[in-house]
Formats: sequence, structure tokens, C-alpha cells
Amino acid sequence: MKFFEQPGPHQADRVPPGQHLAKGFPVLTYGETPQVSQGDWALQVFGLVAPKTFHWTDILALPQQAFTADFHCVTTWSKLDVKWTGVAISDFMAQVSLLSEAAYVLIHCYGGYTTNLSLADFVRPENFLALTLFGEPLPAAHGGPLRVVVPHLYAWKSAKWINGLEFLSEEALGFWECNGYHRRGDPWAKQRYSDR
Ligand SMILES: Nc1nc2c(c(=O)[nH]1)N[C@H]1C(S)=C(S)[C@@H](COP(=O)(O)O)O[C@H]1N2
Ligand SMILES: [Mo]
Repeated sequence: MKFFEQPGPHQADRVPPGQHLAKGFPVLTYGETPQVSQGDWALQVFGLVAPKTFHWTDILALPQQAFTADFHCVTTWSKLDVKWTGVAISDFMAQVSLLSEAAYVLIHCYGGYTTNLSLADFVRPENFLALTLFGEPLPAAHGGPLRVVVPHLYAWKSAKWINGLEFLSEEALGFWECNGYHRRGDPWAKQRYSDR
């Protein structure tokens, strides 16, 4: 059995150019996997926003929804129909007071990883903070306790073990974006590498 396959004809319109389907759900992490318990976990919003800290109980107080999303890693594997549950980013954002100049977010993670998004790419109906994966609490390897899921961009934007959202008026680049990945990362436009 192969680990990666060409998409079949019925899947072709769901798999961006240059991608192959992964059989399992590979783990892609730069560096060590942070081990953070739900009790110790906290998320700070800062920058162009009223500063606020969210603890696990604050996240559980928000509405949770099941969602299914395709996942496209820039290293050319995609996984279709990943089943998650989580809090819609739009519901989360209703809990924070942004300043009018805020136009970008830099996501911070336990372990030091960062990634950047415009607010237009971050606050979309299909984007979530995920708490479970295939019916189980989100495993640490896949970003537990809490990760971002942004299906319309390459998966390096789907930050694991998040602990901070920094709101900015100008774009600041995250870890991979500083190291040559594209600042936006649209898989359908093959925005793999920076063009600057
Ligand atoms: N904090 C953090 N988030 C991260 C990464 C990482 O190294 N650290 N890797 C990214 C990359 S490149 C991908 S493809 C996905 C992989 O998610 P998975 O390990 O759950 O498959 O997580 C993204 N989020
Ligand atoms: Mo990736």
C-alpha cells in the first residue's frame, strides 16, 4: 500500500495542483512537540485589540460545531474530509474588541512557531479553533489542546498549540514566511514560495 496517491477523477477538483492524497494524517512539526495540559493552556490577544487572556474554560463556554475540511500541506500531500470539532473563529472574534487599524494577525504558538494572516483570511466562516480530531480530543502531535484550522490556505497557516493572537496594522511575517514560504499561501494558486 502506498502512503500517497494521485487523486482519482472524482476527487480531482478538490486537490490543488501538484498535490497527492495522503492515506493517513501525517504529522508535520518543526521542532519539538509542546506538551501543554488544558489546565495550563492560555491564549493571549494583544496588539491592536483590548488585551485579554482566554483560559480553557473560556473556550468551552463558546459554541462548538462539527466541521469537515480538506487539508493541504505545501510539501505536496493533501488529506480530504478531515473531521474536527471546534469554535468558529468568527464566534471567537466576537469576544474580542479590535481597534479599527487592525488588519493582520500574527499567530503565536507554544514552542515559538508563528504564522501570519490578513484578517480577511483569518475571519472566514470555514475557519476554526479545533478541539477534537476524528472524535478524539485533539492529540498533542496535531496541535492539542487547541489549534487553528484555515482550510483555504496551505496548512502551515493552521497553527498548532496556539497561545497568542497579535493584531497588527501592517503585515508581519511568521516563521515559514520569513524562511521563504509565500506570505499568503493559496494552494489553488500554488503560492508555495515567496516571490520576493
Ligand atoms: N505550532 C506549529 N504549528 C504548525 C506547524 C508547526 O511546526 N508548529 N506545522 C505546520 C505545517 S507545515 C503543517 S502541514 C500542519 C501539519 O498539521 P498536522 O501535524 O496536524 O498534520 O501544521 C502546521 N502548524
Ligand atoms: Mo506543511
